[in-house]
Amino acid sequence: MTGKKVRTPQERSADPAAHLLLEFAEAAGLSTAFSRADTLAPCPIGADGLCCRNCSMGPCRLVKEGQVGVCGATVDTVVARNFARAVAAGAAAHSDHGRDMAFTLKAAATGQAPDYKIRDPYKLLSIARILGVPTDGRHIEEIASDVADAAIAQFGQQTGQILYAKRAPARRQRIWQELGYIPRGIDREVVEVLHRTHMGDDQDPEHILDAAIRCALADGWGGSMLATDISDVLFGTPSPLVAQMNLGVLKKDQVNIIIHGHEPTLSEMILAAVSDPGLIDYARSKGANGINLAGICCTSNETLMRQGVPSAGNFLHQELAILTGAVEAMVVDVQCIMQALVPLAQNFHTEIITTSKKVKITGATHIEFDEHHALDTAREIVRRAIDNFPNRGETRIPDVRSDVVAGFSHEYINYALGGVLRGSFRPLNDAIIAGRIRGVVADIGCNNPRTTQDAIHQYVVREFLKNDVLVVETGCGAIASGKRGFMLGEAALEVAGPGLREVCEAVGIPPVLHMGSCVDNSRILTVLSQMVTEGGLGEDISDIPAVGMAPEWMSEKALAIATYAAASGVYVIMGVTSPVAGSETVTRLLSEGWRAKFGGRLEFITDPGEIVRRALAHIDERRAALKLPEYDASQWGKSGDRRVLELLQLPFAERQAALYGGPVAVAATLPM
Ligand code: NFS
Repeated sequence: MTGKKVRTPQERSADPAAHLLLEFAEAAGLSTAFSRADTLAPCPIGADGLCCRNCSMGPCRLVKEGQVGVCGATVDTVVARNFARAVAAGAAAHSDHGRDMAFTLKAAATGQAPDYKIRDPYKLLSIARILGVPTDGRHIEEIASDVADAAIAQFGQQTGQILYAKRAPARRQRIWQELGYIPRGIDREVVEVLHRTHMGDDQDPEHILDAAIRCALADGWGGSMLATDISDVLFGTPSPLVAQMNLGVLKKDQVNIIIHGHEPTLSEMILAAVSDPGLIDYARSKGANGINLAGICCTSNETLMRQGVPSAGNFLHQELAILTGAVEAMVVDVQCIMQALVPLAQNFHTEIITTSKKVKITGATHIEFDEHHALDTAREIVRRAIDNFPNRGETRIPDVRSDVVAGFSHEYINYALGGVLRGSFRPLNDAIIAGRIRGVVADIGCNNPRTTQDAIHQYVVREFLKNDVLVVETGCGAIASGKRGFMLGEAALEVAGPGLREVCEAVGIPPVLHMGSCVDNSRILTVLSQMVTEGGLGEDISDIPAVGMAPEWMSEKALAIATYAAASGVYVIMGVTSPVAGSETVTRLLSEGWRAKFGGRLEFITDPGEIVRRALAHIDERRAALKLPEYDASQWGKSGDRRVLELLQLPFAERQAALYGGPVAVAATLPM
């Protein structure tokens, strides 16, 4: 997309709910990220990573063959530095979220945040073991307090190794150990990338990328993993539940509050506040029939998978929600919040409320959230939203919503596959070994207005399902699939290939598993590690027939995720654009270079068909390396619910022929 051409709503989004609102926005002359992406062409020099603005001798825009910056920095150095800085910013965002969760746990454990409780003591005990916190004979609050301290210490640790690195398979740990990639402390690795990429420091692209890798690993196996674990301890480990997605979850006759951002700390309290009978009565006194809470972005994934709070949509739905005219308050905390929300909301009655100490937006109302009196703040926010209800004007809520089954933590997948006593990944490994499931794809990451919203997510997911590939999803990719109906067993199984369908029907799971928010990509690392431990699929994550992808990515966090996944042994594909396109050397280092070091690699591929082809080729190549049978869909589909239904439709004699190859003597006793 080169800008200038104004796209139709259908070219801008694959979501019918978006079409209606984009038409309205055009007619009303209101700008959105979609329209701004059309009129604001991306800078081609910056897009390829070729603009260095790390000192005031520049910015140096390196556009000619062999050109260097004022200081002499080469294209390869500049591109590697820009990439590493983006990884550090992404890792910092995820990890700071993890740190805040650890401080909330500390406050909850020591009675300073009375509105929070330990909801999953079993998870607390399991992470206490990993963090070396004694548990025998101790009160749960004491353990929680020490777990919080141990977690907080992971951020400031100066030497040694982060403790969660030992959750990786033994062979993976050895690779990191030998190459010196195990992070020492989370903050230290972020700081080191910023230092090394300062003017006049590290000027060897491979060496710069090494620092980015260690920093990213500190995110995936550190900050993000802690964020996930502590959120589960405080708010409950997810297990499947039914909920709804898309803008049709907004209610015309109720006060609508949208929670948008990332940390579950505030949103869980707002959920508690909207259930307060006093506030519901107050809403009635203002003419509303109740209070409706819905999420956007990863806050939505957090509250959807734990509490069933409906999702109003993914990243590019944040402005669309305001365009409905039906949102009394959009409450935001950190990350992925567009500054454009404030001027857009000024055309409606919607109040944008910032709540984080770290995020203020000029023109928004700031009500700072403090976990020590969390519920009081949440009530104040809900009351403001109710007060705003009488100011509502005309509304346009698209009548578009889908049911979803969400909440597949790795603990639940383990349980689903074996029950309470025999929970294990054995059935999943066996299904892959046999070829019923060809492999696994993690489709994650953002929307990007420079491509058609949700279209690539939905295309690749459909193709993988057809090819008997189990799909796990997080972040805005998960919401794209949910909106399309892929997270509902029946709908998705219509698309799924015969082997995958048999397994999903037998186990009772959809073929697309919602595994949470973007910090919950750490759950995927855990699943992959447990699959290795289970046996039969090699000795390392890089042996598993699995691929990760973010086909509509836009955020620096996505680059951090891609980097830690590749360094963990995963083949990662990113769509839309390549931030390292300006350097063949860096492009090769991320691909062949990382493959030689880690068995995983990172590639940027814009063509969706090519993304699918390369992913399937990698899965088949991994199958061949493990000496597993070649994938052959024609072998499957002879069992499972669908086959039973088909057989029951057949006349008796034909059913016998299908089942037994002809009439059998005991036919009369067989069910008709
Ligand atoms: Ni991930 Fe989740 Fe969405 Fe992208 Fe933003 S919400 S943290 S960064 S846009 S997937």
